[in-house]
Amino acid sequence: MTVPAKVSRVPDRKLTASLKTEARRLGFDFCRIVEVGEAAHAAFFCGWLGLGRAGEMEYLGRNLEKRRNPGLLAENGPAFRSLIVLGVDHHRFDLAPEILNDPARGIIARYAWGEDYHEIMRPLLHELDGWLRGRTGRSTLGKGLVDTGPVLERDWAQKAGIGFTGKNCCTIHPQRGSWIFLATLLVPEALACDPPVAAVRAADHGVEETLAGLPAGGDYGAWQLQEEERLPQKSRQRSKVEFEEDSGESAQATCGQCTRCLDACPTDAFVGPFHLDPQRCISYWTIESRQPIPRSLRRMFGNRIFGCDICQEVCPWNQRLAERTPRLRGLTAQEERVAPPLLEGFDRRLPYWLEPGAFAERWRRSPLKRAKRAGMLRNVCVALGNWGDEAAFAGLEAAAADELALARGHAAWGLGELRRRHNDGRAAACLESLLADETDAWVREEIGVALGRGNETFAASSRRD
Ligand code: B12
Ligand code: SF4
Ligand code: SF4
Repeated sequence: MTVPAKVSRVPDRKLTASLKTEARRLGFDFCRIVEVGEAAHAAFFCGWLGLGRAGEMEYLGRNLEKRRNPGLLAENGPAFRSLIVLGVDHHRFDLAPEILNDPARGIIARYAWGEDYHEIMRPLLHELDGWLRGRTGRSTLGKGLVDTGPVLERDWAQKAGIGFTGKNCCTIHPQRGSWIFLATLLVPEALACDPPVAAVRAADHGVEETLAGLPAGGDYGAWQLQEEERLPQKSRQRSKVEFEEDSGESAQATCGQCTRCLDACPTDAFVGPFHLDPQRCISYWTIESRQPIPRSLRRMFGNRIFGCDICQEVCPWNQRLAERTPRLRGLTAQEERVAPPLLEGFDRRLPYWLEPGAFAERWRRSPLKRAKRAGMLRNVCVALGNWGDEAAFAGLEAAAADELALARGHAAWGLGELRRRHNDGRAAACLESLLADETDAWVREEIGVALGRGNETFAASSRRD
């Protein structure tokens, strides 16, 4: 006999409180609830897509109506009434400058220092839904999504009060910073919603203005702190960001006049506050793209080989926070996944940049698997070229012999950087011998450019630059 679902329309406060306790027990650090409806910046998102910003991330353009309104994700079951927004703190510690700025190392973004958060959070969402079903007798499933589903997670996180949207686009919690993963769980139960957060000044600016890139000095976006979450006086004093008091009842956390993230981005990826162009972003190229990295950007990547944290590292809301380790053990930083020496993966003992089996072994359960060996070897060749030391030759020479054209082309670029910086005869000879055997038009073009002959000598490819 199937148990009938007790889906009431009246928000159940007791159930909501127990749900939050359960979410906390499972390992979520934030759990807040909003009513399902139209996402606040759906129109901005559509305009952004219309400008072609998604690039190779075609999945962002799919299920547009559902992304605008996640209520449409309920297919056969009862309508979804509540959207549970969950957040998990990840690592928070800064790398010593001698590691961060060591060009012989490849820097990996913080979110990837542990195991893949999708794999860790997804089962927890199912567990939370299972717990709720156990309490209400519901027989249909809720919908738990991390990252890949058609949900504008940052929009909902702001509405639910998990944080405010910074000019760097990130969800920032005034006390916990922006080192947070987000996830959502859609359920038919009417849960007690957390008070919506007013993006006070955001409403003053139209979609068109944001898409056009608002002037950097403006005071855009604010976050209404809930009374119980007000920052203690001490933290307020420590924060360099403006902290306004609103008639003593509530306070607003906001970017104020700060523009540090916009100024610090090495590739100038921000069109304006809140508007990022992924096709200039290191994170996009090193994680999402399967294509060659534009030559015009490569030198700006420095030693970042997977993702990029610069626009968060410089944010005052992320500074002087206490160091923390994640509560979910899988997310704990693994030392060898933070800033590996660039040449390590070419070592015969475990040549993980060169051999698929070694790559799978070294990066088991790591988010790096998303870029695959091909993308990572591409990224590493760029970092080796930016290192520019003669010691980088060994790695670049090995990558130049790889079966993947993507690797050979970027290895050629790296060798070109050595040739240019040191007038390196070894690099030039290597490039000449590669050219003799190379048949791929794009790789030939890269070799030509690396040899300083310009791409006009070679069959020009339509690929990047
Ligand atoms: C596509 C994507 C990317 C793309 C594009 C990012 C971008 N800013 O557009 C790339 C590959 C570049 C990327 C990079 C990163 N990402 Co990402 N990404 C996503 C994904 C899958 C979709 C985001 C999206 O829809 N982008 C399109 C644009 C239009 O959306 P948006 O920047 O999120 O903008 C929203 C708000 O800014 C708001 N908004 C727009 N205008 C205005 C104006 C005002 C005044 C206000 C207040 C708000 C506002 O509306 C937009 C729509 O909701 C989400 C997961 C998800 N399903 O949401 C993760 C997600 C956003 N990424 C995440 C992370 C961790 C990162 C990186 C930090 C990873 C890294 N270290 O390399 C960087 C950060 C780069 C950055 N500064 O944004 C986290 C963010 C956590 C957080 N605290 O914010 C998410 C939520 C994944 C997760 N489940 O935790 N990402
Ligand atoms: S992640 Fe890096 S490249 Fe991308 S916008 Fe931020 S600072 Fe710029
Ligand atoms: S660096 Fe400044 S402008 Fe950028 S998100 Fe942080 S507070 Fe806002």
